[in-house]
Amino acid sequence: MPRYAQLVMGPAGSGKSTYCSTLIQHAAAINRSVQVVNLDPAAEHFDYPVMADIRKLIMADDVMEDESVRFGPNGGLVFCMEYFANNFDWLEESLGHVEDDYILFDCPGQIELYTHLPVMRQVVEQFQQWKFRVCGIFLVDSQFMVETFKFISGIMAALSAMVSLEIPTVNIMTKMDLLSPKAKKEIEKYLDPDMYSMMEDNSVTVKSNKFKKLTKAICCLIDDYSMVRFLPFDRTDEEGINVVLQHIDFSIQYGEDLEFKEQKEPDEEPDNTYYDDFFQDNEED
Ligand SMILES: Nc1nc2c(ncn2[C@@H]2O[C@H](COP(=O)(O)OP(=O)(O)OP(=O)(O)O)[C@@H](O)[C@H]2O)c(=O)[nH]1
Ligand SMILES: [Mg+2]
Repeated sequence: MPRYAQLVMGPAGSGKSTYCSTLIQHAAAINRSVQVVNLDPAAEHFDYPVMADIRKLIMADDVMEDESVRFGPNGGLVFCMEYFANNFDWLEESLGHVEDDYILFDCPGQIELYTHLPVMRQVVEQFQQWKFRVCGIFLVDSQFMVETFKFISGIMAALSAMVSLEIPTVNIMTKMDLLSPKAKKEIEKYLDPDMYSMMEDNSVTVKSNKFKKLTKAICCLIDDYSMVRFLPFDRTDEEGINVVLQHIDFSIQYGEDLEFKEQKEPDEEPDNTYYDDFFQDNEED
């Protein structure tokens, strides 16, 4: 029987730990067994119960205080993750050998871990050896996505994580509850983006012709290959959380080996009517 993992990634403060604790509460409410492992050696606060905590293996503060290495916060965190990658047996012991378990891994917020450093890929490969089906969850704060060029940077960050990890990835815009009704309406075009028209709308803001061409080429590529799409995540909306979970389950085929499952059959396409309603509600506001 396979095991299932969500690798919860994204920039600093994007809402990874909050996503994990929200999902844990949601899972408990629908009677589903989901656990969390903290993989952030610099974590100071989270409010979910942990199955394992990387800080038991190594802590970023200890590394920074160590006179022999003298790392700052960023180098210290990378050092911790590399140390972790050399000590996977610690995690293997902490996880045990439970078949069919479903674990969220709350990762650090340092973006270079997902763009060009090899360590997260090593983590993914190790998980796959332990028979986990791994889904990448890439979170971006919706507050930073309501302008075209911020949106393009968010997409590029998500895309580099997708390219470097080569796992099914679900991209999520967090903190939707913080958006004003006007911003919610505006964000509609970023959830299911038409990159061509977005580029047209904003071509005046790029002054250099060279960059205009480059940005246009990137937008076309993203649009032509339907590379990145975002799901909205509002931690106060149970129905929306359920839809996000369905998308993730679908991407890792969760439940196909279970004999009985009360929730919606995962081999059905995720239900997108929620998003149609979401857009409609905003139009009515
Ligand atoms: N209103 C609201 N606040 C949120 C939401 N998600 C996160 N926050 C707040 O945003 C801040 C950062 O959230 P975290 O969950 O710690 O973010 P993180 O990505 O784990 O941060 P790092 O681990 O430091 O990279 C906290 O103050 C959260 O309370 C959300 O969906 N809605
Ligand atoms: Mg966190």
